[in-house]
Amino acid sequence: MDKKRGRKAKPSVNSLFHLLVSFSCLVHGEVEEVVGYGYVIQSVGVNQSGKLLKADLRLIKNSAIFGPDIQNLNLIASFDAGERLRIRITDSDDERWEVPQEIIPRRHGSFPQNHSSSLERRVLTHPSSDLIFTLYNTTPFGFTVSRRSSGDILFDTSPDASDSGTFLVFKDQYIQLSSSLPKNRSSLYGLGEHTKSSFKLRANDTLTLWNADIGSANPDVNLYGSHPFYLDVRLGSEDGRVRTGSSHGVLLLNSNGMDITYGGDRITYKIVGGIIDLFIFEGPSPEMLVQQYTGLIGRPAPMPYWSFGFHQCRWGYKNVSDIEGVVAGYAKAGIPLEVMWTDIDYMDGFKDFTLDPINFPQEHMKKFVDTLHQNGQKYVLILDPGISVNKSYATYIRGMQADIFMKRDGIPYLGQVWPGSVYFPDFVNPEGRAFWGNEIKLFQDILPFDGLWLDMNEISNFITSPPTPSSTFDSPPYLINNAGIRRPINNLTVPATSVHFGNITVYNAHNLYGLLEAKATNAALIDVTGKRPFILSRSTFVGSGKYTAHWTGDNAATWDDLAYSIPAILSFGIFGIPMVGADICGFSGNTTEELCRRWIQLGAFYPFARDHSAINTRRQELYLWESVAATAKKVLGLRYQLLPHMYTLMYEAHTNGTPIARPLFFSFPQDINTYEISSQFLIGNGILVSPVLKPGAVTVDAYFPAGNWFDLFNHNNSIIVEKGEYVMLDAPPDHINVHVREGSILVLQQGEALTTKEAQSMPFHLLVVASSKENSSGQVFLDDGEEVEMGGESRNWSLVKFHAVVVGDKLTVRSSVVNGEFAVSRNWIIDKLTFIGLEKINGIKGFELPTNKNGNMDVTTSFHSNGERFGIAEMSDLSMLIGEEFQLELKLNSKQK
Ligand code: MIG
Repeated sequence: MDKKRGRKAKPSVNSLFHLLVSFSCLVHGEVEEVVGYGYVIQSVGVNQSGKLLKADLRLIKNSAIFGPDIQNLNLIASFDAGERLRIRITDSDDERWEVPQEIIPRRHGSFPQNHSSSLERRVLTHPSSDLIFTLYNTTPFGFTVSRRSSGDILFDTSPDASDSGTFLVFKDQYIQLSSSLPKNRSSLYGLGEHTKSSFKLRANDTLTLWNADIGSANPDVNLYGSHPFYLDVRLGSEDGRVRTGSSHGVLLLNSNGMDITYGGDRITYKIVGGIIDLFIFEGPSPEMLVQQYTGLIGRPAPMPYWSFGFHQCRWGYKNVSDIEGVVAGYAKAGIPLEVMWTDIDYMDGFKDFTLDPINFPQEHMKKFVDTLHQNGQKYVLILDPGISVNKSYATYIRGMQADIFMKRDGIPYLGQVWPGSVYFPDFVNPEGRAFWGNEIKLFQDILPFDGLWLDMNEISNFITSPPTPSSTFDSPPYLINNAGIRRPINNLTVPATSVHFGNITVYNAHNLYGLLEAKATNAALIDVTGKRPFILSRSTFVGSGKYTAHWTGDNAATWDDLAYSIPAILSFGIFGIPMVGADICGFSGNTTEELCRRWIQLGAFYPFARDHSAINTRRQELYLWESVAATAKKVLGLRYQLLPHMYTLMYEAHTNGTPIARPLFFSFPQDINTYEISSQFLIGNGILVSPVLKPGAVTVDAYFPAGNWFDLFNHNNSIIVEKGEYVMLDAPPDHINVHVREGSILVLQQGEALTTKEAQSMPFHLLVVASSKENSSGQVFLDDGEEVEMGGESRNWSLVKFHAVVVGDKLTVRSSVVNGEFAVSRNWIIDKLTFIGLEKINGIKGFELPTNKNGNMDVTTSFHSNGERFGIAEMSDLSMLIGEEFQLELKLNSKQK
């Protein structure tokens, strides 16, 4: 228990006897005896295993607004897995909507024994968990989640004086739950999707979750996806028991619309339905936390290797010649282009699975895509969910025959989107998924596209249908702050009274549509192509990362939106959707040369890097300005060298959930300055990206956590900071600062390449950033880049780990290999080793190559010194098979002290 905070606000009525007296007062209408609202405990039990606790709760008194209260609730606290605690509160008498098990599988524990209600408090623990759940038999009842190790209280529903028991309100269409937070020790991140100027959530904010087609250029309002998950990083406590950087996560698994008010010292959920299904993840490191979170919601889908190349898109490409010209423009400028996209322009009358016969005719498009493929490039196209209501449209006819459209009042719900009148496929219906899969297959036979882009799946609707009179779904009693103006939830979407298969209402499942579409599309693509799918979805929910990548939607070509892309991308990383990017150079409005130049400098380091713009805006392909083209070649050149590393981070994301782009505090949780940073990020754990985000700027004030950092564009430039500090860096117009930290080993691809395929044909280059304080390490994951599984049973992959140690004047590098056969079969080699960060060294005395193979290696070495401090050594022409383990020694020449 946190002694300093105290629990004096909690009413002291503890005994069963007292509770009964209160109840009889209620029954006789003498409500003034009761301090407030909330619930009291009727009985509690713990099951035989001791890992599940159940309490029956009874309402104290009805409150006047948002409908009648639910009288009897049932609370179950359980340890689902050692590291996560689940607290589920729902109606004891009637079943309520909750996120389906097929979306997020979660266990229900067995029924508890030993009912009693005489105890003042009941505690639930788990031998392998640091979390403690404590139930307080007070009036009203309350609970806390705390840490066994430090006593830190993570979630605390003890009512404070101001709310007289309203920490828990439970009505049919209004649920309210609050927790106190230690104001000066807690930093929250997450609770999206919103555009925010700051990655760390600011106090006195209302965060609304209701998927909507609202452009991401609008800060602070609900956007396309819903992720009721936050990460809380704590500062150490005064008594020293809580360690600074200790982190936990909280998921409120609920798909209904909600407002979350964050007051700094308190967080309150106001939800219009469903149940309370709260999961607390213990961390304590941010990395472990995301691992635990994705352990519940599903690990991120692996993305194909090619999807880490550079993508070009635009809404408003006129015809095939236009896009052919763009592909040629990139080739001519020598800027890497991996994927060419088409927006709704390619369709015939905006109908999915059709081609505009005039501007994008089938034969010419087929030739276009075949040519892309011959050149090692890819093609992705857009699909909108709305199917045009048109009796001569085969897709529509098949959909009607299969009866798979969402309905309202017994007939398909008629919306309006790009094609005019549309019906929306129901992805809850197995027949709906089969229909969608079949359409994808038929279209793949016409045009061999490589990935699918799912837009408008919030669902976006150009009309608002009138509410069904007297329906509480269409007009719920509590209005969430939709669009920042408490706009009715039905506005510009499919109305809440519409239904899916099985009579699931849109009121409950609205936020799940994008996830369901992505899931169905993912399954269809695997089925049709047999390859690892690439899907980009605008709308997402908890668990979408299992199926899809995400882009941040309709930003604007402004400097603000350039900056806001960083908090957005970092948030999606912690939501378990690591493959994420923002429209490079800006979507709406006209970009400028300078903005586009700075944007590609940053965008080259987004996990997902795509240039995209809106119709009727200025064109913004990277080759259109000389200065943008030059910078693009430079920064994409570095990205393409880093591809093996980025792809390995994808593997780590897929296996552990750790994001590709990470906040600084992931690697430096004890450095509290990192908690505030919204303008820089890490790739993996050791590459720091510090972009220019302001017009006219030629310097950047960048924060460096303690350590030696080396410029990835020029290894001679180093930043040495003993304690974390801000450093003013040069950032001339053609430059972005990207630094790697001591202790890293990066596997790079040597040479310049215009496609990822070409890059993969080049030898590997090991960059070892030596450190006198720690050992260096790194790894690379290798496979064919498009096998459905990543690191799966097939064993058609290799994982190579590298370690380097400096002892005295000897530097030893060695590798250890899992499944080396695959890499050996490909004949992939390491040709070059670069050592940077060699402290107080002025030369190489000699070296010892691996003895077991390649006896005739003709190695070239070189050494140069960076002023006083660091030396750089290079070994080339190594020809070592990356799939075979090696050990190699470098004898160094120390400087005289
Ligand atoms: O109503 O397909 O966010 O990327 O270019 C606009 C046209 C529909 C919104 C997407 C945007 C795309 C655009 N779409």
